[in-house]
Amino acid sequence: MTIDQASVVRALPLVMGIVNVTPDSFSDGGRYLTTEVAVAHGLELLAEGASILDVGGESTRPGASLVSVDEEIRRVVPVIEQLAPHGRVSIDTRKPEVARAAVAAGATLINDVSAQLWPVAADLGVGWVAMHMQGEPATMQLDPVYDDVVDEVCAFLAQRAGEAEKAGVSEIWVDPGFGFGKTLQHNLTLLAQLDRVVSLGWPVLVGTSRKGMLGRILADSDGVADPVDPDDRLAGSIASEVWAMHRGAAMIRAHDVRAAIQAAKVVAA
Ligand code: HH2
Repeated sequence: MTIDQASVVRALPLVMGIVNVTPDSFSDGGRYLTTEVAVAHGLELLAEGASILDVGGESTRPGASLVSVDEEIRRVVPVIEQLAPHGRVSIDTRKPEVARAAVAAGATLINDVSAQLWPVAADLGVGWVAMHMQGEPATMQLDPVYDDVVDEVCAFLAQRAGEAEKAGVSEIWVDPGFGFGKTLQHNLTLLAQLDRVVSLGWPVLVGTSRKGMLGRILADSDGVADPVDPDDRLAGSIASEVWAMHRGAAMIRAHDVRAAIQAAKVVAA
């Protein structure tokens, strides 16, 4: 199914700025670990034009260490308390206790890579992002297998979003989950056919920012073994984000907010 191109160029895609309060995130781990530095970073992203800040206290990259509920709350709650008066905040978590503490601190969207927390969103009256992931972060990249990745991701997202709708969640986003239990080919197929995810009817969030798939494409094209460094993936991030916006993504989750917003403005124009 194709999308209505006119509606794509009329709407300016939103940009969600990433605030990782973690020691081990794949691209910026340890850079914003104290409350003070994380808040300053979030304010900077708001000044750059982010529509929402996605605060996370646990990395989901393969091999990241597990974080206890208490530690995750300790990392994110003070940051959310200080950012929420300045702009909209989402909480990037898989844990219901952390989601509840974050909403009490001022978050109004639960960004849920496990796609299991819709009852919490319904209970608290906040928005919810359902992201697709095959397996668990620790092992998801070992051998991801699909018969048809687009069919399976679409069926999963439609089922979860439908459950959330029935439970009374009034703001629902769906996200194909780039890099979450997917090979490079799976990611590229999903990106190429993103209009099929868009045609499910829920607004689509896309997160390709600085991801390994970009590092892999660039390394392969140069014939080098190691993926290009995360700090050298800005152009690749923007290219994939522009593609996603043109295919109908309504929001882009980005580390490099200013560049993503400039790209969104040009796409919208
Ligand atoms: N990707 C990451 C984390 N959360 N949430 C959604 N909805 N979609 C994504 O693609 C997504 C996400 C991974 O990126 P990052 O937060 O930069 O890394 P880490 O998990 O290592 O903290």
